[in-house]
Amino acid sequence: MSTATTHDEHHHGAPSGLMRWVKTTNHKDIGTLYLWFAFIMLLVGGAMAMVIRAELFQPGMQVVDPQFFNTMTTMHGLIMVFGAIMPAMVGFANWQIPMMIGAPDMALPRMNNWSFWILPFAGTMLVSTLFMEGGGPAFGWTFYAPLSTTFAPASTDFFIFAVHMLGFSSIMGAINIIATVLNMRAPGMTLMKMPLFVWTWFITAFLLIAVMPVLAGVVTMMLTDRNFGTSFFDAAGGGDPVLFQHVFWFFGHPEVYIMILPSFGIVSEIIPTFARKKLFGYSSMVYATASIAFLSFIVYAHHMFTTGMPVAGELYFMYATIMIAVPTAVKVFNWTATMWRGSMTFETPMLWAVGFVFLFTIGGFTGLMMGVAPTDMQYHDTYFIVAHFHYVLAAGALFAILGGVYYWIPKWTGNMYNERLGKIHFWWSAISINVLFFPQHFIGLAGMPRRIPDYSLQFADWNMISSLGGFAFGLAQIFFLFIVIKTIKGGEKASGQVWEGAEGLEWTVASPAPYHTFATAPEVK
Ligand code: CU1
Repeated sequence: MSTATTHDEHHHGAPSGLMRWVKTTNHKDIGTLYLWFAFIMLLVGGAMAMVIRAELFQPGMQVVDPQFFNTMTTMHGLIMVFGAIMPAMVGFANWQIPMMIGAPDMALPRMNNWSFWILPFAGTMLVSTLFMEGGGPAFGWTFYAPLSTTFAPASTDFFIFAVHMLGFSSIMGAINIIATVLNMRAPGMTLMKMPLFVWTWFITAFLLIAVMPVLAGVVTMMLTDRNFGTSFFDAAGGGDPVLFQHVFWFFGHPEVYIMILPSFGIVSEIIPTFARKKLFGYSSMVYATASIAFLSFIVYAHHMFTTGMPVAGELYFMYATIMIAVPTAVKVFNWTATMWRGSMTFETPMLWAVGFVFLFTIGGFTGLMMGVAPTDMQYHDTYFIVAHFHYVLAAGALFAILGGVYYWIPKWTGNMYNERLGKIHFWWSAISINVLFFPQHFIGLAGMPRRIPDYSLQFADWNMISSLGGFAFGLAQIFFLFIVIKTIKGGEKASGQVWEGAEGLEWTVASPAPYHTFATAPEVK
């Protein structure tokens, strides 16, 4: 039976067409599904960003009404975080982790299929709230009570259900990654020899398992407050709306690192390849990742400096937050040291990786500014915050994702992307994203509040420039879609050793250097 299996399947068993994708348990197929889902969500969330920038193009109300504007900011945030960035990272994990550690597949392939297929349903339910009576969620992606409890439309219950499903999917994905890393490594692949991308995802998986239940908890408390007479967040019944913020941010801050740690991993694979040097400070990278993950649990109330915390609390959360700069600086130092005196070339993946280091660091510095409690009082709920987290998540996580796609797409498709078009995509994006987000620092510091569809005249010029940058950045990602389709359809065949000049470096399992060749599994010594 076992020897005849492939033959049999060929004749009557093997699912084909759509069913191949519905039933697949293959990590590469599932990785592909995750990546396409993430890309579709990037376009949906991006379209909403275009609506936001169109409304803010000039002062006054012109494109959408305030309620719908709030729905757009809410859905844009939720879709980008849960629909685009996180699923893209899981897509990378599925494609790369088994190959990087010499495993034939993920440890739990059927659960892997289930983890993915929950997503389109959760995403559809989330987006469908837009068309429900009373409108979609309009309380911001952080869905603070009482806006999301007492004053929210009926569609909020569907939003809650969608969040539960998204969390379910994430937890199963995380369990799968931990099980794979702990049980499926090839002989000789000890933990401290794993490529850094695997390490960052391994640590991220523990973050997911720790905080997704907290997210589930907070939306369940919302659900019972809304429908079953509890008053967790309702002062009239003895509850406290600030409790919502505590529970939410206990999830929300680690969530930021769930999106950024795998980005660190991708960049740590790309930079050594194009600097033609081993990653500088491999073990310090592992420890820095672990300490960032640990610290991410104990800093969360830096989002709540204006809620009237005791001074001791403000000081504690301020110092703890600032401490994160230490392991983060270790990483930036190591990437820089890896490039130092390397024979660098700047193919498209390297451009995105260097762009990531540069722009993410800007976001890191503004994060430090916000971590300082007395100054945060000035920035809180302004466009400065919006500028900060878009440097971290768009110029940061999204740049790492795009770099990762260019880095690995030759391996995924067997075809080389067009280098000239890739470089155009990078420079187009890198310039427009700074036109889009850098001025938001200025208008934020000048006092423009976030999540408001109208503004005073003095913010008009920079808003118009920001919107122009936004439209250009959006268009650049349509161009990316064209590049990807072109690569899948054909183009120059990728060689076994894609990245020129990498020969002779002898990356093997014994070396923690990037796994970048076309071998299906690393050679084991
Ligand atoms: Cu935070």
